Amino acid sequence: MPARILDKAAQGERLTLDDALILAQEADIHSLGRVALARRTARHGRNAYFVYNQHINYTNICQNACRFCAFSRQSGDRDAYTLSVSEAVERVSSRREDPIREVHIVGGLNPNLPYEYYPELVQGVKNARPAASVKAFTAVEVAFLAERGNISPRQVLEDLRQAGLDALPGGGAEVFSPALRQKLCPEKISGQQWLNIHQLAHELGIPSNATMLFGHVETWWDRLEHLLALRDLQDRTAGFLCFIPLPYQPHHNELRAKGPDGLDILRMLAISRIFLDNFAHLKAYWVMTGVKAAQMGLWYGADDLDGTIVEERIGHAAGATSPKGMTRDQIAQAIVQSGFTPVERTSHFEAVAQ
Ligand code: V47
Ligand code: SF4
Repeated sequence: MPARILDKAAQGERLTLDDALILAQEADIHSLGRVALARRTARHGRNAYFVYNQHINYTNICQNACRFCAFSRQSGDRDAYTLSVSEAVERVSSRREDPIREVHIVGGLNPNLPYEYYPELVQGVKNARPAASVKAFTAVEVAFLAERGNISPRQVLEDLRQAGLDALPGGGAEVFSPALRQKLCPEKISGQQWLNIHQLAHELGIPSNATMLFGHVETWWDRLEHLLALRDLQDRTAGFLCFIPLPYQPHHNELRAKGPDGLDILRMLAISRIFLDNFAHLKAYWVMTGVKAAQMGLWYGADDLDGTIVEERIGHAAGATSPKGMTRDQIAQAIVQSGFTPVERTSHFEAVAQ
């Protein structure tokens, strides 16, 4: 049975959820990898992409309490922090010599911040770094802003775009299953609301990424339903740039699940590449997979390793043992050592002329 489905996938035919479930549960890892590599090679040859980027987590104060999150703090906690707009802008301008192409901005849902903070932050970063794309605020933050500003999510996106927003990051998707969300992140917007905000962004011409948090208490069925919802939306809008399966990091959070092992990470990447046939890019996010598994991931369907990052906080708060950042040379070298050709890209996956 898996052999017939593998043939179908190898020929580029679309898989049903039931097909993918059989592959995920029954196909051996080598056969899965072979087909995922063929699909990846058909799109990208030997290219493996990365971006020269910087992360800014502007606040860790959050009114939600997602059970898997080790990053968020309550206002008044000893290690709670919020960057002023000028402090955040200083983080990007202090690295003026570095040819940064993307600034990735996400944070907690901080009720102490006024609505104006967000467009000012985008505008400040954009002015300091006109050559970089600003990829900022998950759909969860957009929904929070709409609620706080008493305006529609469409208006929030329009205000942010006016300030210089180029793309939305993929966070906050977690797993769409309502039953699982009730266990993992009951305060968070629903999966349907997350999808609606991404659809709205795409309709306004703002591209976005998509994620899924995996390797905790979910099943393959939950994973595939999540992927199916993403594939359906991508059929309608073609606005997603990239899919990023995020391996759950198990430390310092309430969920106390185990986290995926190396084989599960590779299997998840391969199934994503095969099933999400309308997503051009698949990211092995080295921060959460570890650099070695990310290198292997290039052979299992991934074509992107994200970026230099500089200072990652969310995965490291939950025990990620990867470095906090990598230099451009280190990433390029990791790609070459894996047998692929490094291609520096923009947020929009255009190759950067060297
Ligand atoms: O939404 C929180 C996740 C996400 C844990 O769009 C955890 O290019 C693992 O979405 N273990 C934020 N993950 C990060 C994110 C992201 C990162 C890099 C690139 C892009 C992109 C997006 O981090 C959250 C949540 O799903 N997260 N806690 C944890 N313990
Ligand atoms: Fe807040 Fe995001 Fe952490 Fe959830 S995952 S508690 S929304 S910072």
